[in-house]
Amino acid sequence: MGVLGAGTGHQFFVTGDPLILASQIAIGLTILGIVGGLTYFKKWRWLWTEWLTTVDHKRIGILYILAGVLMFFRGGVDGLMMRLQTSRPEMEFLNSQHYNEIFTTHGIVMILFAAMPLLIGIMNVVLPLQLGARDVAFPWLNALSFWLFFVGAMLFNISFVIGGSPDAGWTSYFPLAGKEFTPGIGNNYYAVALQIAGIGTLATGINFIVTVLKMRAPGMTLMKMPMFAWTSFITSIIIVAAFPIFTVALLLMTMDRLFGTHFFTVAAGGEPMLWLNLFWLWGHPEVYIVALPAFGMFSEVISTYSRKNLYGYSTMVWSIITIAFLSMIVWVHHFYTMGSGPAVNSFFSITTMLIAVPTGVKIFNWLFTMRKGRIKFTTSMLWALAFIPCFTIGGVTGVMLAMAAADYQYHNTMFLVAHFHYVLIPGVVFAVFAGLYYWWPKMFGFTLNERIGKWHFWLFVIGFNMTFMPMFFVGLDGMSRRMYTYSAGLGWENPLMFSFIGSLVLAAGFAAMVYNIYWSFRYAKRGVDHDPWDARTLEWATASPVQAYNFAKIPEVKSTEAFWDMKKEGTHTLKESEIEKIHLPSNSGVPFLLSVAIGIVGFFLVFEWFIPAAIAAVLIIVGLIVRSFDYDEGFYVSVDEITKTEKKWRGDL
Ligand code: HEM
Ligand SMILES: [Cu+2]
Repeated sequence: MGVLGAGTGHQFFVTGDPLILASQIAIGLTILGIVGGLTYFKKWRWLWTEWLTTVDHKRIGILYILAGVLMFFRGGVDGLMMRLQTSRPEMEFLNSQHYNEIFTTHGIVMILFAAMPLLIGIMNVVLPLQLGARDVAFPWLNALSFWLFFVGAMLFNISFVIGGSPDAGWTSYFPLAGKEFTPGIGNNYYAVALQIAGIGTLATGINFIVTVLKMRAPGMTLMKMPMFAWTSFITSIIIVAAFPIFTVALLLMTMDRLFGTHFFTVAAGGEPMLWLNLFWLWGHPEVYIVALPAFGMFSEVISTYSRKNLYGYSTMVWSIITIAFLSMIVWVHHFYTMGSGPAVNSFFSITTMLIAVPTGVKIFNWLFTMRKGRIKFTTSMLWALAFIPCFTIGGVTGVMLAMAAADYQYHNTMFLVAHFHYVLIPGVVFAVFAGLYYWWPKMFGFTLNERIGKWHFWLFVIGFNMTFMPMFFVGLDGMSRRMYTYSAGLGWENPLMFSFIGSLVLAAGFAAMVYNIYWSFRYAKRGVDHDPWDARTLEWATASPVQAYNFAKIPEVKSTEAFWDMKKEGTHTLKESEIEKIHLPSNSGVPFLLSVAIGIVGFFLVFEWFIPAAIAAVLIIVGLIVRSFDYDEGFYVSVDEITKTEKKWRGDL
């Protein structure tokens, strides 16, 4: 596949590579399968009314999770291909160009299109329930956020078959990412697709902040919110602080690439370091955007399965706030080698190391929560237990990297790659797994299989350590990051082969999870109890799966463990006379259609076809006009219907 400059007529369909051909066929068959299946089972209407137009936070959450699992698969295949390519010296599986594309898409897909939607998906399902609310503050906007994210992700994902993948790394540093050195359209995909998805995320951040501030049940002061609600809240604040920086950076990148400005290219007085600063001003907080909700999930899981309340609630809250603040002032640790001098480097070195303090506080709080608890070793709890040592390895190596002088040695080596996987995988992926096993009954009304879950757990955790532990050593031994091949005799063959085998074990763990989801959908016992884990927070006061209106009567809150108290006091009941009609928003197709229109404009912009882009932009304006004339005020669920629904899961009222 030649990388030809725009204007010299790059390929529209990427051809010539057997791997890409195979995935084109696979994509074609999958689409045929889906379309055929929907038609055969007459499910088009169901798809439209139940899912594509939904504004229900629980369904939007499930859509996010589904998209996240799919993207995790895509990013995982990229990861496996990289490991295969480096499993032997002088390997000829991927060429250098293809390797560049794969590490670029792997990084983006994993962080923005897998980790983010998985976490935001769980937040969507759980946050309003934990707050005792009927929905998020702006349900319609929530649907728009999802579809913008989804369209952005899809636009990014078609790059490898249509026009070519971005290949300048997920950080896309200038001058490399500029037109001069990366002339194809691959990097336009980066600029445009991330912009669309990013705006969706920003809207989610605003939505969740307002939800927390305005929608809490009576009696729930901020300091009585469950820990996951706290971490979701602080995460949303970081999103609102950091994402606009990325929006601006991507806009400037788009101008540089599409319209020939020179913000980041030296040619006309631009400044490549400006890109690095903007990128990491967003990029470092982004790491905490994905880590903090995970901390919240572990807090819920550990406290439920230790049968104790969370140790040190208020220090937990303050440590999250401190981490959020510090996360904004450490970004220069990503380019100590830029040459800004010892004073600047020392400042960022110290702020970076300081983050270890509140993080350590949290680790000890989790340990103290477990101390003397009657621990139940469910699959969720196992993820939480494995998280602690694995994440600590990530944290300790992070402090090593934080020392500016030492970083001159480690910078851009496999040591760094090992470090951040030891942070991201335990700190995000383990947490998502823990959260899915924990909250699955709330979403679907049945539990995942515990026995398959244990296979999932052990394969994944062992595979993870096998894959990434060797990278610390080859990294210290001088293997740099993003190397597509190496000569024999450097001593890297064995560790890298081991790492490849580990990645296969890891993949088997992922397969076990997919099998578990399939198995449970087919065979798991339906109608599980609304509180199968004997849990402590409000989401467990509702039916499993949760009714459309969440709570028949908004609960009254007295402590951080509102539902636990209700169970102790026996006040978790509902009198028929207390039921009133409930107002809900109507479904709307506009968020979906508007996002598709934005996706079409984005596609034309990627190809630099400005006239079609301008014409398609009319669709966006039409969408906005339709929205502004939408006077639908929603509908009411009648007392009768609520009574019937509540009787069904509570028994008699
Ligand atoms: C299936 C498991 C995974 C495997 C086998 C894997 C493997 C790799 C490899 C081999 C590299 C870079 C190699 C190089 O730079 O030459 C890499 C980079 C990266 N990975 Fe993963 N990874 C996995 C999961 C994840 C997850 C879950 C995340 C994030 C949540 C993640 C985030 C990243 C990022 C951000 C990069 C940097 C990409 C770049 O250099 O631009 N990875 N991964
Ligand atoms: Cu950082």
